[in-house]
Amino acid sequence: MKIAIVCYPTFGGSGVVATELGIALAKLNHEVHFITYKQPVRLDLLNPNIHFHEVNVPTYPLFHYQPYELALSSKLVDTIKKYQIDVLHVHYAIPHAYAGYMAKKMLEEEGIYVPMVTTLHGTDITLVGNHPYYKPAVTFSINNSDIVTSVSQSLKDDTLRLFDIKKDIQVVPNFIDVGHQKTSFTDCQRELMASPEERIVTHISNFRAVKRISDIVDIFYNIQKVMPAKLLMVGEGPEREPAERKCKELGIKDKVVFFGNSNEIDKILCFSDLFLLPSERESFGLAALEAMVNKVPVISSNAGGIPEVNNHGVSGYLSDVGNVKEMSENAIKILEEDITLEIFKQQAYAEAEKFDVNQIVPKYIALYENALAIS
Ligand code: GMT
Repeated sequence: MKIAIVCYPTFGGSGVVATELGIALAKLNHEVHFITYKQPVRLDLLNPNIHFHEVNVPTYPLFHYQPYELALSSKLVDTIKKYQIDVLHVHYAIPHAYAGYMAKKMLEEEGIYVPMVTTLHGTDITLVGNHPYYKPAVTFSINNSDIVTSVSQSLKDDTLRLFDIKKDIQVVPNFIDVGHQKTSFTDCQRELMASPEERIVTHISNFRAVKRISDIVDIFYNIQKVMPAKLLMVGEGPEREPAERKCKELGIKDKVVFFGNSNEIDKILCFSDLFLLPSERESFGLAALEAMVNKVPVISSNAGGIPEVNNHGVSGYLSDVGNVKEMSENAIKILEEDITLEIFKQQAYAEAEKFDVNQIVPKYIALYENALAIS
């Protein structure tokens, strides 16, 4: 099949999932065309089945806002025609499903029919898409997609609750390449980050308010009171600076490393002992799954789709949003004894195996085939 993928090319989870899906499809000999404004951060163009088409938005002084949707839908029309694309898969409703629908309609005028699969990722529904300014357009785009998927049952429930949806929504969970993880880092070089007796606690995100970064600092503060420990904070975003200030005020500055954005997530997770994800909202929690496949147990909130990924008492523990006390106690319970930590590490990995790429990607392929059959 020839598949066009539209996504955000940045460090966000939706872009990562879209990129990994494209890579997996290309390995299965499908021809994959990424159409976005920048090369996705995790995309390696070495595979001959992978193509990247950049959307350029020329700046024009008359416009207060440059019309990205217009440029994207025109680029979609051109690319779909030029490469005879079979299926269009857009990740994130705003504005991708909207631009995709316009491209479909323009192509229909020329007698070309391309089915559109829309994958909802979370913030396009729960945080941004639900805003009255966007809601009619998001509802329209979802209802006019040929197939709609959501990354968790929780996100499906939220979408049906928040929008007037006439379409069936299929749950296709996010995935991880377990086989790649097995072969990636064998020598973790843990000594670069911490002394042997220190536990390494990690958080990775885009440091937005929804991630409750301040809770992470509080949980770590409680951990380091009872055992030697280091906190690795990976990512960039508006909450990074306040967190750095808080670490200084609490006197734990020397125990916390802020990395900024990193392309070496697997390396960092390889020497981590515990992952913290106390988010206010999370449709899935891809970062938690990435931790688990690297044998890192997870202390998280029970928000949204996280309970569908982090199995309470098995791959880690879940608590109500903001219950820093319980999260700290559970973190200490996992980290205190080597034997307990080892058990949780193995269990986290075993849970992650349920989300292996080989289990999930065939579900998308079946949906593409279905979309083509009904077209
Ligand atoms: O919240 C983020 O880190 C970014 C955001 C995005 O839109 O890329 O992530 C969303 O999609 C991910 C991939 O499906 C999910 O794993 C995240 O849980 C989801 N974030 C939220 O729902 C807040």
